[in-house]
Amino acid sequence: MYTLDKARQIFPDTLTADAVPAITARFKLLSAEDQLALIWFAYLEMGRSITIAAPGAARMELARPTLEQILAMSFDEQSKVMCDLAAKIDTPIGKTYAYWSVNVKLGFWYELGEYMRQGKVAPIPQGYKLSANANSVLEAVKKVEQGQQITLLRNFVVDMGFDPNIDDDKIVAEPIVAPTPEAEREEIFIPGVLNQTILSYMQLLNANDFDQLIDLFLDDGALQPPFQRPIVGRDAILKFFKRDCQNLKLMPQGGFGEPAEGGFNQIKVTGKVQTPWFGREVGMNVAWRFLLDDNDKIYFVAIDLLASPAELLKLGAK
Ligand code: 45D
Repeated sequence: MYTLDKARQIFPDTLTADAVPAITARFKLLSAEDQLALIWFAYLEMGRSITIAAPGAARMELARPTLEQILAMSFDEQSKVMCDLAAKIDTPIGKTYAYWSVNVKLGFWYELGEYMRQGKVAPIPQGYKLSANANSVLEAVKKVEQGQQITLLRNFVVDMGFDPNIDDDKIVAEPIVAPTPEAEREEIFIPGVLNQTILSYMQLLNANDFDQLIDLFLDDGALQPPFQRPIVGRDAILKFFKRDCQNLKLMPQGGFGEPAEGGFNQIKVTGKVQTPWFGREVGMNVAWRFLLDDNDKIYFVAIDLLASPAELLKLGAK
């Protein structure tokens, strides 16, 4: 029978974007000043080819009091707040930040970036010289594809702030949007995949219909986001969907399935995913590795960020 650990090993020839955890590890060793400057330079560089969508009002409202507090500070104080966030120091703002959902954190930095551009928040000092290490990390960031770059930026931002033991029930997240009406949902067609659970998974996630989506999972089912530990159990997965997965666009391009032990089926799908932050400008290359039980309920699904577009084609027998 399958255990979670065994399920995680299905389709072992799937090559994930190892550059992301490798660069993240090197980034973490840099000083807080270098981290902020590096993000700024990377962000400017990316801004030349892609534009980030301004966050919705609901998301910004949650960060607004903190942003106002920062706007009222001197440049020196503002720089200190930003450095303390990067250094994960115990401060009131560091604690507030730690309790924001990923998208609220990103929205907060989006706004600070705009203020920095406008001269309302302390900029990275002109002519700031990155250390040799930071410079080599920045060069590494520039070399990877866009989907990996935005994943790196997201990782950097998620990791800031202070709280040694977060109470997951107290996370502040934006309100949940209504699911797309049935009549407006896009049909999903995946060459090589007829399994209805897989097709429904894609369609329901695209429609923000998380209450139906979660019914596709077994009670002890698990979902493993890119570079993360699996999220286990329907309650935890549903919470994750509602908090972090609104308005994604999944665009599966192909797949194949094969029988596994104990009446289970394993199905691999590859394709593109768009985040609402960048819309059509960035298509991330991903694989979904599903393990379904004999009633076609999801026991496990991993979402992997792929090493390269060539990985999209690795389907079926070798
Ligand atoms: O420090 O099937 C400044 C799941 C300077 C669900 C700055 C999924 C200083 C199931 C520039 C101001 C979710 C797993 C900072 C599928 C400074 C499922 C600002 C996958 C920080 C398919 C920086 C979904 C800023 C995926 C503003 C793969 C940075 C989703 C902004 C991936 C960065 C989404 C942003 C990604 C990054 C989104 C907005 C990678 C967004 C990334």
